[in-house]
Amino acid sequence: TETAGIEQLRTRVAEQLERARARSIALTDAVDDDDLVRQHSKLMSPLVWDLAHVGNQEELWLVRDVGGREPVRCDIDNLYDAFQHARADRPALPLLPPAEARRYVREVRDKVLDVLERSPLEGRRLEAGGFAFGMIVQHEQQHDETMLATHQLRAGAPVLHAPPPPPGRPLPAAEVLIPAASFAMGTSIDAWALDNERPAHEVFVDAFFIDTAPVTNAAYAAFIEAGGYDDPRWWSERGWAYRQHANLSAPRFWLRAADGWLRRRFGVVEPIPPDEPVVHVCFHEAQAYAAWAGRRLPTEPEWEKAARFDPATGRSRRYPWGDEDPGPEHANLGQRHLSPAPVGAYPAGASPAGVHQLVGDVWEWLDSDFHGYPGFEPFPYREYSEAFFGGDYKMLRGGSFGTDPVAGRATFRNWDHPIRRQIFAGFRCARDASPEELA
Ligand code: AVJ
Ligand code: FE
Repeated sequence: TETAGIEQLRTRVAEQLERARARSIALTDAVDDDDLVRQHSKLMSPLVWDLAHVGNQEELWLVRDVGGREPVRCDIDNLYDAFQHARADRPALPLLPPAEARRYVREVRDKVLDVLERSPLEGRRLEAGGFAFGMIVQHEQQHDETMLATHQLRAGAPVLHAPPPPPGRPLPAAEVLIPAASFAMGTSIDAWALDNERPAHEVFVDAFFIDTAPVTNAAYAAFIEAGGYDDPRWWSERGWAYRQHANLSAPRFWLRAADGWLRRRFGVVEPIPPDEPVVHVCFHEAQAYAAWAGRRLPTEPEWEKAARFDPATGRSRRYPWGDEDPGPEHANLGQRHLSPAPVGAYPAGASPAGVHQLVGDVWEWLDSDFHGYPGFEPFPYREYSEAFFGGDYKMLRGGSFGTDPVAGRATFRNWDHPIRRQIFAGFRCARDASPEELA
C-alpha cells in the first residue's frame, strides 16, 4: 500500500542519515581537538568547520524549511556559509569549538528525526520522495569525502584504517568501441537526483573508443620516465604554464626513491601498486598524459553513455551494471578501502560494452565544462550548481573509493578547478573512431 511505501522510505531516510553521521563522527573522532581546529592545507577547511557546516545546512533545510521550526542557532549561519568565507580564511573565524560543534550537530539531528516522523514525504516538491533529506544526506557524504581528502593532506602517523582492496584481474580488451547513437543523458525520475542531473534529454554521441579501465600508476610512471613533464608538446598552453608555475613532476603524494617511486597514503609510505588507477593528478596532467599516449580525455556525454547506455534495450541504466544499488562486488565506494582497487577487481561492475570501474576507485577528469542541461532549473537553491556554471571548472564523474554509494549513481556530476590534485581524481582515455574502423 501507499502508506507502507512511505514508511519504508522513512526508514531508508533514517538509515542513510545515520550512516552519513557515523562516517562524519569517525572522521572527526580519529584526531584530537588540536588537529580538528588546525588547517592542514590552505586548500581545505579545518575539519571542525566541515562538521558544523554539515549541521548548519541540515538545520537550514530540514529543521527550518521542511520542519518549519524555530532556529536551533541563528547566530552562526554566516560562519558556515561557504560563499561568505574562502577555505583558507576559515581557521581565523570564531568557529564553534569541537565539543560545541558536536553538541550542535546532535541537537540538529534530534530535531530532524522528529521532523522526519511528521513529514508526509510527498506533496511539496522539496519533500516529495524525501528529496530534501536525500539532498542533506548527499551533502554530508560529500563533505565526508572532503574530510577524507583533508586526512590525506594531514601530516603524522596513520589514524584511519581499512582492509586492502580486492585483487585485480586481466581484462579481455584495453579499449572498446561505443557505436554512434543518441542516448538519454541525465534523469527526470530519480527522486534524489540533484538539480544539475536534470532533466533527462537525448544526446547524440558519435562513435568513439573508450578505455576499459582507468590509467594505472604503471602507465602513468611510463609517461614520467619518457620525460612527459618536460615536453610542452603534450600540454595545453594553460597546462604547461601551470606545470611550470607549480613545478609539477609527478602525481601529488608520490616520492622519488632510489629504485622507483613511493607514495604517502593516509600517513603510510609504501611502494606504488602498478595496477591501481593513478590518483591525485590534476586535469592538466590527465590531458598531457592522454596527448602523449596519442589519445584524449572523454567528454561528459561520452562518459555517461559508456556508463549507462544499454544497446540491447536502448535504455539508460542507473549504474553501469544495471539498476541495482552498489554492493561491495560492484564498485570500490564508501571508504570501504583507503585506496583505488587494481584494474579488473570489479568484473560484476562492468558496463554492457565491457567498460570497468567507471563507478568508484577514482573520479575521472573529463574534457567538459560545467553547464546546466537543456531545461535546467535551479533547485532548491542557486548556489548548489548554477552559481558554478561557466566558471573555471572541469567535470569529474564516477566517484572514488571515498564517495558514498548514495552519490554513486552514474548521473551524478562533480566538478573542480583543473589544477586541483588533493581530490581522489584520476582519468581514463578515449579516442575518435576512424571511418576504416567503423566500416
Ligand atoms: C559537488 C563536490 C563540488 O564540495 O564543493 C558541498 C558539493 N556543495 N557543499 C563541493 C557541495 C555544497 C561540492 N562538489
Ligand atoms: Fe557544503
